Amino acid sequence: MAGSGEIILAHGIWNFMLHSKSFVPTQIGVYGPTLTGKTTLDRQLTTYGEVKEIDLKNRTHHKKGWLGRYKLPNPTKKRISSEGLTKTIVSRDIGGHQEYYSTWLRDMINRNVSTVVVVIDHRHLLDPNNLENQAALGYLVESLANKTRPKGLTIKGWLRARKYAPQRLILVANKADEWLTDETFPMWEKGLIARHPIFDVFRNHLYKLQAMHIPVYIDAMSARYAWNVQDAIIKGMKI
Ligand SMILES: Nc1nc2c(ncn2[C@@H]2O[C@H](COP(=O)(O)OP(=O)(O)OP(=O)(O)O)[C@@H](O)[C@H]2O)c(=O)[nH]1
Ligand SMILES: [Mg+2]
Repeated sequence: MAGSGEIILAHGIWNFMLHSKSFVPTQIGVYGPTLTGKTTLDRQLTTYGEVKEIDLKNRTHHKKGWLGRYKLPNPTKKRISSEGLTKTIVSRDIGGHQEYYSTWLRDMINRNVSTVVVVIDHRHLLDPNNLENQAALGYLVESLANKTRPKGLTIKGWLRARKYAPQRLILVANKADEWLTDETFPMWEKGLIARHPIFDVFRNHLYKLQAMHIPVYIDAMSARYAWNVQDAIIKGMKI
């Protein structure tokens, strides 16, 4: 007959098997042009709740190391959950100025990122001449299509670069508190947010990702006010 100790042990193993998947960290890369809310999102995922407004002067910048390459902050682990599913993700907060675009690639390939999250906002709706959002996604898509090898790869990353592709891409339009209106909110509720005009300028790049067999998940969020943040990422990770 099994003693109570064995039962407790078996229970522990069973529990571990049930939940172990949620502890295997998923490497996530968060990129997007400056001021879209990447640092806000990083803080939202580490602290939850409303994030204090970040001063516009307080952009994310990186210092150069002795080789002349930008030094990146260490990746950090975050636990996120939605609809009963919990996952551990690993990401780091990189700046969105154009000078950092190639460090996005370096980060993505070196960490073998499986989920790329591209954070954009509504600036192209406010000013049709502002192409920053399109340029940022375009850079990533073109680089993936051309198998670009950025500078500063580790040996493993360098070997990986030619065959690297993320398993999925999440395109998230942040600051929904500003652009999602009472008229368009039902689109989101019905799961049709991908048809919102805010995503129109990205369609060609999205088709290109399709052609590369990289699935894309599209959603809206408000990183500052904690609306649809963890849900969007977890739903995106399911595709
Ligand atoms: N209204 C609104 N503002 C937001 C939201 N998320 C971020 N912001 C604001 O947008 C501005 C830029 O946010 P950051 O998180 O610093 O942007 P970033 O993408 O890290 O910018 P870089 O570090 O330059 O790449 C800040 O003033 C934030 O408070 C949001 O969901 N809604
Ligand atoms: Mg930042």
